[in-house]
Amino acid sequence: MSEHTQAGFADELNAAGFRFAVVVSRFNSFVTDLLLEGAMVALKQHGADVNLLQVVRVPGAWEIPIAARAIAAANKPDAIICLGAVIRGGTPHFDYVAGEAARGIADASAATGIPMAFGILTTDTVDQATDRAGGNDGNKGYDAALTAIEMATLMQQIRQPRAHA
Ligand code: INI
Repeated sequence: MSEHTQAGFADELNAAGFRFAVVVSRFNSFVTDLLLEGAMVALKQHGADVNLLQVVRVPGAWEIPIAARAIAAANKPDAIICLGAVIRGGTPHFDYVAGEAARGIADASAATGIPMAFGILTTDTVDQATDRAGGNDGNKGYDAALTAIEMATLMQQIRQPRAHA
């Protein structure tokens, strides 16, 4: 059970009227396709218009920040959902890719003012990744989409406080 469902919080989320983008990496696509499916389920369940959804694929998690930043600048969606799977392979490569993807997304979000949900799995094993992509431990793509809806709503309330008084 995720932090959203624990509080029954997700029931309150309404995605209608918001524009979302998803940046999803092809690396480990047997995992990231499942994350994308989870994100789509969450958006539809909460009333998002999937015709307004922009889905962009990038080679790997390393490339997610530059694409998210470009989408933010060009299209100004209400939130961006970043999906990837970095699986430790016993080399330092993992740490560089995972660390820079995280830092890059945080920087892009702060620089553009557009919420970017971090739906990148960073795991030691393939089993841990599949568990978190619709297996025993939920679906991180679903959770990231809920975060995007919540943050889109919050940012709207902060920017237009009188409309929500
Ligand atoms: N990219 C991932 O998304 N996940 C990984 O596990 C991964 N590993 O392990 O190497 C990975 N590497 C590719 C990287 O994201 C870039 O696409 C590549 O280095 C080219 O810039």
